[in-house]
Amino acid sequence: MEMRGITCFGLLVALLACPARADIINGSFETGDFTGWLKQDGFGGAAVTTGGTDGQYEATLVCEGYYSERIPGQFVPDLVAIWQTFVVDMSAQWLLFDAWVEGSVSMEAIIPGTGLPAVTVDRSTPATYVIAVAPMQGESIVLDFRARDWDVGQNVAHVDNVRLVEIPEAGTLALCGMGALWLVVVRRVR
Ligand SMILES: [Ca+2]
Repeated sequence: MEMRGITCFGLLVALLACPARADIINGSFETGDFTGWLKQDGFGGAAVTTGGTDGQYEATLVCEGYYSERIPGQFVPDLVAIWQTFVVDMSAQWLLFDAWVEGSVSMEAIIPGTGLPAVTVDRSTPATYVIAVAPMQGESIVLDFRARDWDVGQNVAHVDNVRLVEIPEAGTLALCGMGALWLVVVRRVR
């Protein structure tokens, strides 16, 4: 078990530090808008705002569900989504994104039609999530982020730095690892 943990950590460290592929349009939202993405606004809405884990901008999915006046105690959740269709590059092995949530909300990353389980984001601190996309190389897929709340208040899901990566060569692993440690420290200080 110990060895497996170390191996997984090493892989994640390498993935975090190595350069992203360019197949996802505006994956870091650095155009300052949703160029490359489509969105579904609910009562709240999706917006590109300053902040995030990479560059100056991030996507925020703001959910503003409410309690029904007709049925006491009945919460009407909000659903806000953004998605992008793209072709997985032939050498791409993993899809990574950074995300976190504020308030009574969770977000799912879904790739419909592939049988892959949804990845749930429910942590309040930025974390990097990994989806294996190697079986879909050369295929056109949809990456869909869907946020949904379960109580009133400031309910916001954050997404940034959506990218495809491939496994780096063994020789670069050590260097990548050092870069990733620096990254983790910087995030904790913030
Ligand atoms: Ca960004």
